[in-house]
Amino acid sequence: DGIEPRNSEVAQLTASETGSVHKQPFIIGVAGGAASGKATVCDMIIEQLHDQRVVLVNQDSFYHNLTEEELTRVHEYNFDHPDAFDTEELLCVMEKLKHGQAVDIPNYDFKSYKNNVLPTRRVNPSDVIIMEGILLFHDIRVRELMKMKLFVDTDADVRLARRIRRDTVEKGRDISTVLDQYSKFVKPAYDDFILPTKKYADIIIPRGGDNPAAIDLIVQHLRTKLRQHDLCKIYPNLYVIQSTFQI
Ligand code: UZR
Ligand code: MG
Repeated sequence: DGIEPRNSEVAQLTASETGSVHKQPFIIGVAGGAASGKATVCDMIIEQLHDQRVVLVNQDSFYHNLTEEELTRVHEYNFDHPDAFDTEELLCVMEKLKHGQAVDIPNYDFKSYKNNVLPTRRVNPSDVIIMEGILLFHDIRVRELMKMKLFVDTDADVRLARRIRRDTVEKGRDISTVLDQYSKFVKPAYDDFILPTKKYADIIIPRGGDNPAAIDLIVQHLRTKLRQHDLCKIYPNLYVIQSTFQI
């Protein structure tokens, strides 16, 4: 009595709760610095979960549209700040997906800095929803949606090197702009807003996509969780043990 097992939490699901637990998708969040390998981790998980219906929701799709004034001084705009995202809209979309409704997700265009570029992406309700983005663990309401939180932990020099390659090759930016933006916004925002959210992660993945062993373990764990999800339907009074661990 009153003694709680360390690092673990025992939850009993009542019959009424299990009904909704089963119908709702299993939501996973993947956060980490820019160019840390979040998208690669998501791709690897999705590939291994090929027998499940999985959809990916990017926080990038929920960038605010820039005003005309912000557009004229776009180099002074902080895309790495929590306020750059329309979190209310993200919550609204997730609420619909959770309750089995299909949604249209805005398409963000990195060139025009607008998120009303057509066509939007139609996302159907699924068994598993993976959310991905630099600041996904910042807002408590978004965190609370997730049954499992992963933080991709990649060294700053590797992130910067990847970022330079991606922004120059894929986005056609010049290297001095990329470096200016990195020291002015990307690095400070990582230290002030992204890194502090690492503590909310259930699992921290070193090196991101360059860590197949971690991905295998995560997928195994996910399969166990998804089976429990299904078992609840058959055994409504099943006890579910949740534990937090780090690889
Ligand atoms: P990931 N970003 C842009 O470069 N341009 C935009 O219009 C919107 C976002 C960058 C953003 C962040 N920051 O560092 C990165 N800046 O995209 C996140 N500056 O992308 O999570 O895929 O690494
Ligand atoms: Mg990305």
